[in-house]
Amino acid sequence: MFPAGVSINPINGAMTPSTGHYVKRLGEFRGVYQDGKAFDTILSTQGDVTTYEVREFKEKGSDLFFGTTTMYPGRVGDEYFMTRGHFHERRDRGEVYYTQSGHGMLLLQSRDGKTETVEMKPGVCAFIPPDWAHRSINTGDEPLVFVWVCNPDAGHDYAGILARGMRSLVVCRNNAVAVVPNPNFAD
Ligand code: M6P
Ligand code: ZN
Repeated sequence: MFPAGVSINPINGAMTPSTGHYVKRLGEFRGVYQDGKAFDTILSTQGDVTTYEVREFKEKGSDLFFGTTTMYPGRVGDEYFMTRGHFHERRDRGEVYYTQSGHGMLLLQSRDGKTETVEMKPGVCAFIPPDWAHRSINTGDEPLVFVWVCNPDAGHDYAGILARGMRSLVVCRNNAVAVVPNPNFAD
């Protein structure tokens, strides 16, 4: 392996060079947002909009890799656009998110059901401890861009969050960002 300097555009998350890239669109998130009617309205009036994209730089055999996530602004009903949210398959692997631009909320949930939030804004580096599920949410009007660093064998475990949701929702209430209990969280 050789050292590398990767250029990261803090406004749109573009990486040069990068080794991987994927795009997530709203249509894949049926059932994730609470307001199914608002979800269908967006799809029928605006189409299958991109909600976020992820780029990465990974060297085979390394114990670290990193990338960017670019989250677009938007809402489904009163819920802001968000990532799927996941635990790591390996329960001893954490992660770091360093925000480059935009504003958001990192919602975390421990295995035993505690919830925490960390505000995402430029200059804040968030520590995600091992075995805390994490979902990022763009609460602003601009793209939210952050750099993440993780161990490549951490893996993604989506099943629990997909099936039960998270205990808290990050919503727009009276023109302000609010963290509220999820009325549909399946205990
Ligand atoms: C961050 C990292 C990635 C993750 C991405 C999107 O960039 O944690 O590993 O894949 O967010 O989150 P999710 O996979 O939950 O949709
Ligand atoms: Zn993760």
